[in-house]
Amino acid sequence: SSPHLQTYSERAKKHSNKAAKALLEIIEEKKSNLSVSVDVTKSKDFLDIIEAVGPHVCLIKTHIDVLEDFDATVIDRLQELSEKHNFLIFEDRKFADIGSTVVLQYSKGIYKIADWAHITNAHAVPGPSIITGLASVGLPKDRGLILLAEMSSKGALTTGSYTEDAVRMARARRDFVIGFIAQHRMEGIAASDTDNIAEEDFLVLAPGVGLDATGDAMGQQYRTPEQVVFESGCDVIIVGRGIYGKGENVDRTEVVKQAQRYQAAGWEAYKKRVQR
Ligand code: 5FU
Repeated sequence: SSPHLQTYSERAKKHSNKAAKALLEIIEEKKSNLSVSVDVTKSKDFLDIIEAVGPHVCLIKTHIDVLEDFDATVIDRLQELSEKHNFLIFEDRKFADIGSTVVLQYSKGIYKIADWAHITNAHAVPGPSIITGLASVGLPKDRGLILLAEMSSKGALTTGSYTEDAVRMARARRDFVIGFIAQHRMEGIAASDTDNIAEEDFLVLAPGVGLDATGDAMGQQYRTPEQVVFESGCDVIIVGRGIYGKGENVDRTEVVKQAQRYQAAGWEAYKKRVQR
């Protein structure tokens, strides 16, 4: 049967990419398909939120370049928390340049993303060479790449043939591309007769998830875990402000409560999906 009707642990057993396999195992073990997107600008708030939500997530999503007081100790602490609470790290870098440039952006500079992010992502717009470049750095470190196939924002251009071409690009590099940022499951899309789609298992990570709001003032659009996981067949829900609000003077108890709420909603929607 298609991956979205299989359990996470069935999929973990078969996956050949180490990062994808580890993520699927953690999801099953912690009964959490929740990824918290920690979009705050102070390292202390960043680490406090991660410490609070750590037990409830499979994946922490970062935008490391929004931290105003970044230094290398933040990464040390992030890695300690990843081991302590058993979650993977996803840097939402959205690479979008030619192969030789993304090699530098992924491995060098201040952030050295490839050294600590199990997963990162890229736009399909430059064509397959962006994957070639990122894979040359990431595969030797057992990393996984997510392609942006559909964005959550209003008016996004990631539709139709663009989305299909992103899926084709991923299919050609299944060793490194483990899935998509998207709003729907993508398997079998744009497949030709010669594609062995029975063997493909792309993880779909869905941002734009919220239980209390339908959007923000800047074009973000929210759907519920039920819509995203049960109706649309996505595998991981990504939640930011729904869990920590503005992210200032964070109330730890409230953050834990919201993380548990989204964890439960995501897991319910998954159970319903695999039981049908
Ligand atoms: F690729 C995408 C996308 O299509 N929509 C998104 O919202 C990424 N995101 C990210 O998810 C965005 O950059 C934020 O980091 C996060 C959503 O945060 P929110 O607070 O839940 O709206």
